[in-house]
Amino acid sequence: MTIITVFAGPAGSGKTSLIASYARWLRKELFMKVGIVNLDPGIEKIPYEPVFDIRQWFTLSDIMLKYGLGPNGAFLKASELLAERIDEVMSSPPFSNIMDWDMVLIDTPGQMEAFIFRPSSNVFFEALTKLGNPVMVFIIDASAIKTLSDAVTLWFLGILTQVKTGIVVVPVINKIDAASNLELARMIVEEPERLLKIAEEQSHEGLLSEVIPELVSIALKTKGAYRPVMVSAKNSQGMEDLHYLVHEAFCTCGDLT
Ligand SMILES: Nc1nc2c(ncn2[C@@H]2O[C@H](COP(=O)(O)OP(=O)(O)O)[C@@H](O)[C@H]2O)c(=O)[nH]1
Ligand SMILES: [Mg+2]
Repeated sequence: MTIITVFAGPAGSGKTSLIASYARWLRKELFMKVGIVNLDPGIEKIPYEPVFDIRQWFTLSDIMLKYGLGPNGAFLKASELLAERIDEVMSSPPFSNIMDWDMVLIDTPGQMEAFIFRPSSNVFFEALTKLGNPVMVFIIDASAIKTLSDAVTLWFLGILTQVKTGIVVVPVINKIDAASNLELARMIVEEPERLLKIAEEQSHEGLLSEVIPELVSIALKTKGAYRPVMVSAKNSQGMEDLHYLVHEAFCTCGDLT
């Protein structure tokens, strides 16, 4: 059974870079047949060779010109166009010949709010779910974590992604080679309960002191059985852990037929 993995995360968190590193590792170490899908119309240069590339239909600059839109409007339009042409997407490889691949990795638009958090993504994920049980890797950028609220909000965004898409989401902490506060990032992985303790102890005034512990406790309740892993797409570090996590999430989804 093919493992379909969607990569999501805030702009610049490393979706594209991680797909390139992970695919390289899967091919080299496990001799897997890996098909990559690029759904980002705005990307200029991609560090992998996609089997399906949305840019064969339209690029961000095409859409800006054609509809007289700025970059943000064009990203939203691109998500709508993708939903409109979903049947064509699904009748193109690697979706049309899904059984020929061991893994299909899907790269999503740089700005997740313009795709994941739009209604158009429902159409895509519904179609994808018909092919198998996809797993979503949610990337947390370790270089963006400086304070407790940075850690909590990024972690929570992954939970919201699961709520929005209904797909099993596994968190992955990327850029550990460039972490601002590795200790806090590591806590999400190793001792999330400690984050709650710190949140309760920190004497913020007002809203923050009430909201942060609540967010952490919801995140703890809904995080599932998965321990996030820490990787560096840049140094190809942690690829085996990442694969173990994706594989475990896929098997737990129950789709082993
Ligand atoms: N230091 C470091 N930089 C990274 C890593 N992964 C990605 N980057 C850099 O982060 C930037 C955004 O990466 P990209 O893969 O395009 O992110 P995307 O927008 O989520 O697809 C690029 O400049 C990458 O070179 C990493 O593990 N370590
Ligand atoms: Mg990208």
